[in-house]
Amino acid sequence: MAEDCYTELEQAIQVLVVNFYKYVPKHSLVRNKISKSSFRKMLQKELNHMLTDTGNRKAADKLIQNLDANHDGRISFDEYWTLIGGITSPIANLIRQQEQQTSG
Ligand SMILES: [Ca+2]
Repeated sequence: MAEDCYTELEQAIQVLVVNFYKYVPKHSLVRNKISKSSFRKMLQKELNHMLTDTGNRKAADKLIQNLDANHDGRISFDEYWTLIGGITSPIANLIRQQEQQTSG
């Protein structure tokens, strides 16, 4: 893929999508979904700076339980996206606050 021609935002979106599929089992009958244990691994490996407590199994399981909207015990792309939204919205608020402080 010619990634050089993509904008930073497009590259970021691609990273988010690729990261999801990195944890989807390649030879599983359950396509396009991440198991709880793999998702826990992803939280620990990929989000340990933005999410505290990812090493805490109980906390991670609770987060996964909350994300698993259809309660099938696996995380779909939509459910993963809920997590991304949950992480980014406090960041957006922080940026907005900083802008308000500098402008007024
Ligand atoms: Ca689910």
